[in-house]
Amino acid sequence: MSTRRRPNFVFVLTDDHASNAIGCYGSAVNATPGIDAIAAAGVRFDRALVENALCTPSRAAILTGTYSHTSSVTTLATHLTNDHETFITSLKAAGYRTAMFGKWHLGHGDRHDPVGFDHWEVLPDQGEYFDPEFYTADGPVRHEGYVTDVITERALAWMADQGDEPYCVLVWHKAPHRPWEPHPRHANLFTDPIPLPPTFYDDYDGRGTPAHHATMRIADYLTDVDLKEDPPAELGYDERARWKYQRYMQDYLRCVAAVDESVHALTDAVRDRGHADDTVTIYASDQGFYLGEHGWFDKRFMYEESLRMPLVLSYPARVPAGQQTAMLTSNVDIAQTILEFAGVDAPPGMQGASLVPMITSPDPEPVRDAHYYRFYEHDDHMHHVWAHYGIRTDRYKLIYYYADGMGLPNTGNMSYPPEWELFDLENDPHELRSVHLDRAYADIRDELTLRLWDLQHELGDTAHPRQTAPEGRTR
Ligand SMILES: [Ca+2]
Repeated sequence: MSTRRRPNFVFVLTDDHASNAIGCYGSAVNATPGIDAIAAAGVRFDRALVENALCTPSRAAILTGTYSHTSSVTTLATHLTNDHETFITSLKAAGYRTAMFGKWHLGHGDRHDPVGFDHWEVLPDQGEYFDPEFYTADGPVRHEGYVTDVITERALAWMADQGDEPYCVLVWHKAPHRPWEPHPRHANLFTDPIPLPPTFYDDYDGRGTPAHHATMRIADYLTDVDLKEDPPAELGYDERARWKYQRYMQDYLRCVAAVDESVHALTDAVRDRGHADDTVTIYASDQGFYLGEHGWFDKRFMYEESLRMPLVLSYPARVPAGQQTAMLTSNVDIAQTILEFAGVDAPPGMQGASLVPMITSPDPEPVRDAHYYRFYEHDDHMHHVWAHYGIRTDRYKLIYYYADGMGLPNTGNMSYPPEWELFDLENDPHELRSVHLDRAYADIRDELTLRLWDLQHELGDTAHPRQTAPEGRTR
């Protein structure tokens, strides 16, 4: 019998932080020593994929260990009801102290407020970057300061008050979400030209209608609020696009700099209390993000940049340091992983897999050979990404845009036939050429199509009932 104490959990989640802006994932644009230190002390997941690349659904998937069709949290307008079991309710029932600080974005009020927490302080919806208001069990409270700092300070104060009982604290930042408002202390960072990603000038040739139809292009769709100043009037189209990219990335990366400081402060506090070995420290983002790849900002698509979430974890007592794994993992796996580390049984309805064997065994096995994705918000008025679902294996990705028969408001209410895309990620890692109609891939395509339907059936998704994003609910 092990006499090891049950671990503490410090789980930092950010909003829209792309792997391409994290040092240990090979960032060409910034450094994140705080986050990198977690990976160095533990494991970096290189194919951690989300089942729905949008804030609210991904948060529900992380908490409940279920897919969007099971939690019924499919869009930004569908909130988590508090009758769901989560890894928090399981930890609390097992004697853990639990707390939540920061961005919840899963609804408010009697049916949606956080449950299973001894203490919670959450931002209303997206929250504000400066002097943010928080909802608490005792009503709203406003704190002066910068949101990333305030969330960190509130969490540190709660952690310092804990005794010998194990605890789990969620430090869920708003940053680096749009509109990317950094703290003034970081205003001098990233003033040198930031390199462009190789697909910045992508014209979407080789893909179906949806990539052409989306309105996420940096050159055309960043707003005055996003950019905070006007481009110089004399710039031509391409020069203006590069100017906007630079402006966007400066603020985005400055917001990330504050996040990395937060991670430093939290891991320092754990170490200073002598709890480093017995603490599971997790850093993740609710999904990936486009940092100019394909010319875009934002997320939503099943393409790699938004499908892939950064996920690093350390637990020195049990997880060997310095690991990287390219095995397929999902945001629905996080809940069961936490519960297994805590020695707590997962509720039977959870649909992921514990990743503990994968990262503690000398001879790890994959937990799945295919990942299921579904994005439900069809053609919202700000981003115009079509609803789609698909399957990703180690090498291939098959996507089905199920826009058949749907009215598309900005194209004269026309209906479109469904469209497919198939990518060979080994030969085409940037997903620039769909091979769905390529005869050489016919067998792969047919095999993956069947596997997609099977996976949908196994997971209990009843495929595509129409879902549209209500106006005004776009992020
Ligand atoms: Ca997000």
